[in-house]
Amino acid sequence: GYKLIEVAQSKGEVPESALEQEPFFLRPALSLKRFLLEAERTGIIAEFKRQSPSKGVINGAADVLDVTTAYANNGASGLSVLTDGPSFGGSAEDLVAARINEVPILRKEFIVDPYQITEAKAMGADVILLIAAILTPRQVKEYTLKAHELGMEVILEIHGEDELRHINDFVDVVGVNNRNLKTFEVSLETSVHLSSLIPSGMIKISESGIHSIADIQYLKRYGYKGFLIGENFMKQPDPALAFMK
Ligand code: IGP
Repeated sequence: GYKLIEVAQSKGEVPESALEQEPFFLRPALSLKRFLLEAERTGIIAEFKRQSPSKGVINGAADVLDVTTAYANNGASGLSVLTDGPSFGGSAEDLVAARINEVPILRKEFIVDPYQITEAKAMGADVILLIAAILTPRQVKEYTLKAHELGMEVILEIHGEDELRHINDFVDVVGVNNRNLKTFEVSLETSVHLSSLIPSGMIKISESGIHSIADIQYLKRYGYKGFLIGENFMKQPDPALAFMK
C-alpha cells in the first residue's frame, strides 16, 4: 500500500487516479468532531513528532506504532502524525503505521496543493490541517470542500486576529496555534485572546505549548474542546508512558 505514497510524496509524480487505488482511499474516515465531544475521552490530540525546526531532535528513538497505540488506548481523542520529512523527520509511512488505531488521525503537513489532500486520504488520514498563514481564504474554502468530498474533516489553524477572515462555515474545527511559526514564540494567551473572537458555534482546539493538566483546565475555561500536544509527550524517554501520567 504505502510505497506508492512515499514515491508520490518525494516526487509528486504519481497521478491522483493512482492514489485513488490505494487501499485506504476507500476506508470511511472517523470524525474528529465526534471524538472531541465524547465525554469519556480527554480531548487531547496527541502528536507523534521526532524533531522540529524550533527544538531540533526531540526523540530519535521513539517507535511510531508503540507510541500512537499507547496514546489511542489511553484516551486520546485523536492522533496527529507529522508527514513532513525535511523539517520534522516524518513520513507517509509513519501515518500508515499509526493507522492501526481506531481514532481519528490528523495528517500534520504544510498543505499548499489540493494534490496533498488526495494523498492524505490515500495514507489513511481522517483530518487535514489548513494553515491560514500560508493560504488565502479562498484556498481554505476550496481545500475544505475537497477534503469533505473525500470524507475527511478540516482543522483551520490560525494564530492572529488577521487570520479570523479565513474562517468559513465549512471548516470543522478552528485550531489556535499558540506558537508563532515565524518567531517560534509560544504563549497560551494567544488562545485566550482569540477565544472570544472565533464565531461561537465553532469547535475550538488549542495547539502547542501545552504542558500540564492545569494548562488544559485553563484553556477549557475559554471554551476549548481539544488540546494538541506534541513536544511535552515526545521529549520523555518513553512518550507512551508520558501520556498515561
Ligand atoms: C504541537 P507542541 O508544542 O505540543 O509540540 O505543539 C503542535 O501544535 C505543533 O506541532 C504544530 C505544528 C503546526 C507543527 C502546530 N501547528 C503546523 C507543524 C506545522
